[in-house]
Amino acid sequence: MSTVIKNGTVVTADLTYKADVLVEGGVITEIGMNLTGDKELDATGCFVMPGGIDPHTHLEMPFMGTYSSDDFESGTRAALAGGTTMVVDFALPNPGESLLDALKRWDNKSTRANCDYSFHMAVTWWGEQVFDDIKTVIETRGINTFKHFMAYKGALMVNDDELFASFKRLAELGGTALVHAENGDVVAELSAKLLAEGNTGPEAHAYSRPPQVEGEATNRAIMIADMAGVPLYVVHTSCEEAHEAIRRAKMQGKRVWGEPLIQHLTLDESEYFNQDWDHAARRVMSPPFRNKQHQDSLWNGLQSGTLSVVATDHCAFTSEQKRFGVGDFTKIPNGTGGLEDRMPMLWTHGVNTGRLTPNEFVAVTSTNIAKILNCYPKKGAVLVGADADLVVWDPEKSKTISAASQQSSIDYNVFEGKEVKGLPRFTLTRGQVAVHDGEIRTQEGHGDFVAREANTTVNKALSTWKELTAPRPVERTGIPATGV
Ligand code: DUC
Ligand code: ZN
Ligand code: ZN
Ligand code: ZN
Repeated sequence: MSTVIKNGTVVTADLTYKADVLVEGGVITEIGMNLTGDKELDATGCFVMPGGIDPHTHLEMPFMGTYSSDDFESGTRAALAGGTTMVVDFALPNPGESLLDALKRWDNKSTRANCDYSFHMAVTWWGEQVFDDIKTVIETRGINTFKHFMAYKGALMVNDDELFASFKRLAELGGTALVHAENGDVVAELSAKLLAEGNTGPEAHAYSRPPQVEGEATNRAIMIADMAGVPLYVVHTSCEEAHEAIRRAKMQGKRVWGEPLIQHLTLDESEYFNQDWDHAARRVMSPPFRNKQHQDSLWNGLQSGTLSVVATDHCAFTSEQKRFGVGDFTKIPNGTGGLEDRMPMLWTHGVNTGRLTPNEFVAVTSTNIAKILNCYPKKGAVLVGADADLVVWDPEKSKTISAASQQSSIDYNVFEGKEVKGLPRFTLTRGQVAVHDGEIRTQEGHGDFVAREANTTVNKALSTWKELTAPRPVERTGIPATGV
């Protein structure tokens, strides 16, 4: 059975043109004019784009004494509703646990996915077992991205010696290092001080993680990655200090990418102040929301290309779960949702405002990350042979975001009441229509794991500066005798 998407305008990261798109067996088989198929989808007035890829989700994740509320079923249903056709989730080993055992848990959870998915492997501790497992994970499990937490001291955090060891191992094997870049030692101390002074409310979460904490860790990770020779992807870049470090690294020819979240691009720190407890706590995430200057910096980065990908860090907790932190902000589970709203919010605040072209929208929601993950052009492309993960995007369709009509399992939405213009008419996952005009037709278990091979990119600025760090022959005379 073939499906033809008729009368739309194809928009990719670099081209815009009128064409029909024919899909058969889950892949794109032809792109051209006047195509026919067994079934027709009308794309008149719409853009036909690669489905979104959200490379940063935490579905059913054990965290801060509970589990994030959206699982692979509700999370991928929300994704498809908003035009996202692939998610990448983080598999987290417990301390001392082998990476492969952790992956088994993620394999079990992900059987319910409605759309394709992949995993990043987290390195939450260091030892010989992890050293060995990294090789097995890259070579046999199709995972080439490894996340390191520089925060969450006493839980997920790894120290600099562990970072360096892991980065070197990844460089050797064709892995890419990911970092959650916040200085965990400083956060721990600031948090304790705030609590001791009686600052127990959710706004103290923001005080405990100022932009310097993120800027310092981002810069440190960049320098360590440079010494290890590993490409580096910085997740949830939220402030100018972190963006500045990434910008500088890029100008030096380093393979470093930054990932702002749709939440940081569109919501600011006023969400924490003079708000009722629930409102503020529902928006507690790390890093916290920043002021408007930081937002400007992130938008500028997307426009200029110094920031590469827009993600969500979708990690949804119910109001009841957030209330674990009444009386102690450090116990509020960190995380916000966004999977369903990322594409419409970015279109509304990026494309409709003139900050991004439709092609740039495709680049930052899909194509760039497909290349970084090493699954392009299977994903992130409208090309013959690519997976038919497509969104037929109606730029005139609008709605008001509301928890009452969302797919996520939680009882609120951080974008509640926001108007969006630009929504999917159809979302296709490997050729199957999962969403038609807001009507959800997802199929639990349809999603396949996307394996990604080791990459050949290294992080080497091929400049004379780099040479200076290599040992050079020294011929020295006049060495003083050691005195006794
Ligand atoms: N930040 C969050 O807010 N939630 C999940 C993990 C993280 O780093
Ligand atoms: Zn993080
Ligand atoms: Zn995260
Ligand atoms: Zn219709």
